[in-house]
Amino acid sequence: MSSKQPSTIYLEDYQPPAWLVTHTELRFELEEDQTLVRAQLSIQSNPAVSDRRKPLELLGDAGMELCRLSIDGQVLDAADYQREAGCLRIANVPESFVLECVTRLLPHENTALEGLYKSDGMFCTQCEAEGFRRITFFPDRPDVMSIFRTTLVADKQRYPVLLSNGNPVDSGEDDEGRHWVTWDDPWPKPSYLFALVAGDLALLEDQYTTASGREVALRIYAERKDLDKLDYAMQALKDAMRWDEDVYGREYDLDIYMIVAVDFFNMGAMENKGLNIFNTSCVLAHPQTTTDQGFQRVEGVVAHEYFHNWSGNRVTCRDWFQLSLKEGFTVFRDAEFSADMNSRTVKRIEDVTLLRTAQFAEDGGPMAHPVRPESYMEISNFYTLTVYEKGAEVVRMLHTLLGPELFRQGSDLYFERHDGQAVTTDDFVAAMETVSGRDLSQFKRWYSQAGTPRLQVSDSFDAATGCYQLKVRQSCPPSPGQEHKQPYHLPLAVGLLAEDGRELFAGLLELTEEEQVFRFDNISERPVPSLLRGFSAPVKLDYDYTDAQLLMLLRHDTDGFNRWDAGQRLCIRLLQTQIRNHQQGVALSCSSELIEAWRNLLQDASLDPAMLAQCLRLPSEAQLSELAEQIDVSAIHEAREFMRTTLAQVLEQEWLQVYQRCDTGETYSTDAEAMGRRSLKNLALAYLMATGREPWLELARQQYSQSDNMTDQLAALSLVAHSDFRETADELLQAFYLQWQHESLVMNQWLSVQASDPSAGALARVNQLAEHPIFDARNPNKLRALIGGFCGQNPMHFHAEDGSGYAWLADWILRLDRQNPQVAARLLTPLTRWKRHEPVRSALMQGQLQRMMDTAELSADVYEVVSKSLM
Ligand code: B3K
Ligand code: ZN
Repeated sequence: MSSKQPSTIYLEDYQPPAWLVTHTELRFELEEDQTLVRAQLSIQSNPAVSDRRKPLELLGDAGMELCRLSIDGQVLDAADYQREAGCLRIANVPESFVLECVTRLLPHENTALEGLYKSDGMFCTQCEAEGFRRITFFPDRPDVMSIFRTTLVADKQRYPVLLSNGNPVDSGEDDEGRHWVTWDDPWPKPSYLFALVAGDLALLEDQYTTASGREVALRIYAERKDLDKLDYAMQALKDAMRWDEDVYGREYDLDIYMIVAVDFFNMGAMENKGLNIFNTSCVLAHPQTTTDQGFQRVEGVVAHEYFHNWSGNRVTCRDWFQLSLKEGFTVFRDAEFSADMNSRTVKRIEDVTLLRTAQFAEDGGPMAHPVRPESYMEISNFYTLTVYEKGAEVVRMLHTLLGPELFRQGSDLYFERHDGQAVTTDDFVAAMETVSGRDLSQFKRWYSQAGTPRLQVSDSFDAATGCYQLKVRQSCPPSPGQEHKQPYHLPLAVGLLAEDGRELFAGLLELTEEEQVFRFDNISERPVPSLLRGFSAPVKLDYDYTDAQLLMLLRHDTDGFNRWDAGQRLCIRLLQTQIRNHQQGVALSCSSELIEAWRNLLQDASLDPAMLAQCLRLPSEAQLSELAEQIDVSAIHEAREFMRTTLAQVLEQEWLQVYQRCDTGETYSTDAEAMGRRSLKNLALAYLMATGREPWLELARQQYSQSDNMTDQLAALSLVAHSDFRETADELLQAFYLQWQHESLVMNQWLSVQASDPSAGALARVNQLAEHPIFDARNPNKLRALIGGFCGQNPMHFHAEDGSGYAWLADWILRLDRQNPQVAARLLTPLTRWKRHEPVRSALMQGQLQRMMDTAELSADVYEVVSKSLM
């Protein structure tokens, strides 16, 4: 049993801070074996809090060494303060004073990658959510906002570049080869937005003129060898700056905007004021080393972090329960940006697929929580798909309910009312209420209730009167701590189509009741309903479609998203039948209607390739698992593989024609059409390879060696590597390694491809890779590629019936937990789903969770996930 149980923090216990820090002056002496931090905090009691006699409480990591403490120049000795588990308490302080504090840090030993640490020889920081307390003692909570001035001192040769938030205001050097730079950030900010970087970095520089004529220097820093991979991020940044001016009326507010790429990073990127720090995987991009997906991720993340400057930095969160205030809104903003820059429908399909696959699974699992959680043990565990993606859906629903104009007025009012403040999701909704005059109190249940609502829709038609009725029932399953749910307020976008595809009606229905009937008059014939168009609410929708109706919608729906969705519904239904057949030992079959529908799609050269690729992709095993009543990994795999190979074999000629149609020989470009053609081409190649026939191996090999870009090269590699042609697989994997061994990000792909290889011996292969020189267990990207790749993308081996995959993951978690708890807790996710599996696997998974639970000294991160999973 774990020796210490972490405590739980509750939203309802929120108290405003008793002490404020108006100014923070920091001086960092960065050395190889230690860093000394001198912090001078101008502290005053909070006039808004009545109990003025409270002791001063500052947060500071238990492992941080405190060297000196003084108040208004008077040095305190040990009797003047108390230090206990993460807190420093000083009684009898004046109403306002300057506290000076010197701490000693060991960044080179910081493997948790929180606070100040070293990544490939450079110093960098990660302070969100609670990393600043690993740097100095501070009221490290987002509602304490302070003006920061930061001086960095370091060896000039090793660390020629010294960066922090704001604008550089002073610099100099001494005779011993050390130099210093002082940065001043005029905007008050919470400590989680503090950042510094010191290193030997190369720089791409550009310029941006804001709508009101302010000149902003744009600087993207990376290792010198990566200087040729920064252009795309720079363009994305400029596009995002323009878009935020055009769409939200928001301008940038400092003279410099900096992005720094680091290779050791726990997540994607961080929006520190004026100094974003990025995982290299979210900023470096070059056609030869980056896939189309990678390019789109760079564009999306660069925009996301930029948009935070308003939705997050200028207006921030009162407490961490409000995380979705900034994250949900910012994901919505970046999704709309990406939709405007590329194909809107494809972007929506991708986002909804992620939501349905992973967020719905989270909502149905032991860690389910509302968009605004009510309690947590470790806040790092709540940077979730629910807070981010479902949070974005909630903002999208407000946008849909109010319409674009009122929504924009609402966001203007929100920014105006709360500029410089730390606020709540209620404040956000209140601004929308003010501008629209609507009562959104019921709508706010989206923030407080967990779980994925279900809509059950039935209909009736009276041919004599022309009256069509839709009856909608909503419900939401129980989730941890929430047995009964109240009905939601949601927008249901609907179209009614005639048999021949003519649209008889299109509009928005609003649901507020548990059961509602909507009546449509003057309908000339029994319509086929196109429901939840554009996925207008994050729900599961049941309507008893016939196959013929779905095929009609797939052909004719005027809503692109629902066209795709009709095809998916049909595939899911057919796959579910085959899953049952497999379980009952009945021979598998593939419907001829589906085959004919696909043949039609494949032969229609007028269709947009990107959309076509989406339509012809079968729902993933992960999505089929989410939908299953009880997950049977092998039945799901076999049924899907059967359908995939059947569609491959029967339509072989069509796949080849599509491949040839898309293989235009054009030079590489990242525009949406070119990306769409590549995605369809590589899908066609995947189906051709699924026939198992030799000519297509040759085609893949040819594509591998002749392509001028990573998208095509990697697609070919992974198809060959996952095929039964083992000899060629080994040959290409080796060639790929030799070609790209010096490109760390490409090597992550190489690891993922092998980790997700479904052929026999997978566990032995990943064990071998873990010993490979390019693998580094301290680097989160490598861990995600290898461990995440195996446990998330290789279901048949992770879920091996002997439980070896589960034991392997648990071994890793226990090892990583001592090194990097955040990453350990994240990688643990697949085991948390144990209750959803059939009894044999379920028991094995539970056994590994119990084994972890029985281990002494789990981090709060892993303890929270394991203990809640076992409840
Ligand atoms: N705000 C950061 C996430 C920080 C995660 C801390 N564990 C990145 C983002 O959402 O933009
Ligand atoms: Zn964010």
